[in-house]
Amino acid sequence: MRGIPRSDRLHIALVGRRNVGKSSLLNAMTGQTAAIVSPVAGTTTDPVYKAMELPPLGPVAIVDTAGLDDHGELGGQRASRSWRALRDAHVVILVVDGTAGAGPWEAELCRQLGAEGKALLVAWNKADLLGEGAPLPDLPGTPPIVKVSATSRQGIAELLQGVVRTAPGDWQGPPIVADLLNPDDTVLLVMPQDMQAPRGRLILPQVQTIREIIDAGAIACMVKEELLDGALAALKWQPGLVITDSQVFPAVAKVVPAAVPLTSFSVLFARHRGDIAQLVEGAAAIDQLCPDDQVLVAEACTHHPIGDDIGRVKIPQLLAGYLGWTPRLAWCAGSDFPEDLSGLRLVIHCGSCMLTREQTLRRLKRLRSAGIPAVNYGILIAKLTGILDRALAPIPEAVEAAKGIGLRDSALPCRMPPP
Ligand SMILES: Nc1nc2c(ncn2[C@@H]2O[C@H](COP(=O)(O)OP(=O)(O)O)[C@@H](O)[C@H]2O)c(=O)[nH]1
Ligand code: SF4
Ligand SMILES: [Mg+2]
Repeated sequence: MRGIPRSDRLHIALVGRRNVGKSSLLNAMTGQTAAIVSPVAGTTTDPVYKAMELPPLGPVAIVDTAGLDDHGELGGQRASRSWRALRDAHVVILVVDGTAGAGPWEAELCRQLGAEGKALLVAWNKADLLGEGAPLPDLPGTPPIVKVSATSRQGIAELLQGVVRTAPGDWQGPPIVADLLNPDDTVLLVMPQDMQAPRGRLILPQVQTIREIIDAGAIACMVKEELLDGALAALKWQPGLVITDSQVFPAVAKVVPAAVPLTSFSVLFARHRGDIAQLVEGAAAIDQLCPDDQVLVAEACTHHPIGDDIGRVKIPQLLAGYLGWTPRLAWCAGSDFPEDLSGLRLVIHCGSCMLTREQTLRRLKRLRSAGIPAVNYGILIAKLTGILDRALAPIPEAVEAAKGIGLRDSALPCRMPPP
């Protein structure tokens, strides 16, 4: 249970004004004292994440936030982090102090979240201080309202049941690979263990993909790229699918017979964690790039770049080789994805394995509404190395998207002269 990454958990955010009992409810829901409770307003600063198992949903993360009504310089920063946690959540619990009641502020929040289609329920807290028949309000969108007391634990089980009923059924998105396999298929995974690979373990997308292959009843074989020839020769049958790390995509494509389907972890994650149609469309934007265009390379987690780092070294080299000139690149990492997107002509995003699908889709939606194309590492590398058709072929949604915009590998490089 503890090994399940946060990005694979349903996120439930406790939000509301200060002092309504959000931190107390986190503790009551998880049965632990994870969050500091205090009558002093503004005690909770950064969002606090607590993991638990919530049957039948499975692993969830409950997120305690600072008051959305916090103000002042620091308070404003606390509130903006709370807004971000709220936007990233799959289910929002609006906590209201039942003794103070709900006013226009709570009504407006319910209206806004309803308009965004967010799964919402209201925890009418401090019920231990209310009379038995105390009335509940009518709120816009009529979200379910559960009377609870974080102190006496009254209503906590009902609140958790409410979360189960309210949670969107599709929060996990499409599988990584399971639906692309037949039982008994052999899947060959090409996984370079170079200096960027973490010592003594596999990276998250690899682990998650292997798990799905095994669960699907298929056979997972793993090999480093230099032993790929030997692995293909040793297999009694041709693999049903080869999945490679994007960084060695072109070399792997040369070795794997044309009749064997081939894709990359990052292309599979474009569908699982993002909007594959949008990311495939983004690949077409490479051919429209001009030398003055600003391109952002966004990685969803922070790491110290070493050697031929994919975002800092390999992708810039590939872009320069394809375009014939070096584009203007900027980088961002972790949660520093810019609020202000103006001036960007293209965003190149990593595989997003550390983000929830909700978080990735929110970034992509913002880019789409700003008219900025987005592509991910795997799709970009396939495009720049002339193997995009092959990389997309195993994924029907990707093939559809590529057809829709007439995207081909062989699109000619931009003819703009270098600056
Ligand atoms: N009587 C009563 N007090 C509560 C309840 N929930 C929270 N409190 C109290 O309300 C104050 C604020 O609680 P806290 O959880 O820190 O609120 P937050 O600012 O929303 O996180 C604390 O003094 C808590 O003890 C409850 O259900 N009943
Ligand atoms: S940079 Fe992106 S793809 Fe790479 S490990 Fe971090 S979140 Fe995953
Ligand atoms: Mg708090």
